[in-house]
Amino acid sequence: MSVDQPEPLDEVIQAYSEKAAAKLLSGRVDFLLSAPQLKFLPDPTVPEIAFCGRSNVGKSSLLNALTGRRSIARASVTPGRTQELNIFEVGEPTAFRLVDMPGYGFAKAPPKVVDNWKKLVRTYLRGRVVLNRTLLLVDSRHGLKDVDREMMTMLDEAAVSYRVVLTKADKIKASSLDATAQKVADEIRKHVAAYPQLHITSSEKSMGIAALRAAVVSDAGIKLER
Ligand SMILES: Nc1nc2c(ncn2[C@@H]2O[C@H](COP(=O)(O)OP(=O)(O)O)[C@@H](O)[C@H]2O)c(=O)[nH]1
Ligand SMILES: [Mg+2]
Repeated sequence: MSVDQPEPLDEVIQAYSEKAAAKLLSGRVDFLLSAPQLKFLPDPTVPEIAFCGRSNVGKSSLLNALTGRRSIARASVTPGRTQELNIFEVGEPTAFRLVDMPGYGFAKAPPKVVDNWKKLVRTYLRGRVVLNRTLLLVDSRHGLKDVDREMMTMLDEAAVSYRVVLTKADKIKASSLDATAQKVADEIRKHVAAYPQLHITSSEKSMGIAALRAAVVSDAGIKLER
């Protein structure tokens, strides 16, 4: 008589939750509104997961990959909309919201624009009771820049816990990717609000996307059925 070796339980759970998360995120995802100021935000009725990073880091592409769509988030810069919080709703009825935060680190931004950005982002991070988690995107080729460190400090100070997500992992050699990941992981361990575990992704090659979907849905507090 032979007994099949059972799979380790956490792998089984992970596989189930990846499948359920993909199902939820491939269902209803609708753009709700763009908020240039906090007063335009919807009532805080469901959990929110926010995405931030330097402009061009691959934020729109990641949102598209997570939701399995071509262009739920515009994958190019639309000038008028770059300074607003873009809100998407997930699920029917709405289970949680994805918040696309304005990109930072743009080279030619006038000081006034940077000031407005900081004010909007800081007040959102500090005051939004339903904000469960933020994802901080970092380009695999560049690693952490000072603007990312400033963002991490803002998140630490607002006591908003965050996951660091390396993007565009397909664009560099495996050895450079390992080196950057190690360096970033070492640095984020010093930040109180950062998740110690790093996510390595490529929206282009769908790498790390299934696991990140499961993490996002779990961060939103959604209990997944088998
Ligand atoms: N090779 C590759 N290119 C990517 C990936 N993600 C984004 N890009 C490219 O990087 C550029 C900026 O991406 P976008 O999503 O618009 O960045 P955003 O400004 O942060 O929203 C675009 O040309 C994308 O096609 C990826 O995973 N792999
Ligand atoms: Mg974008």
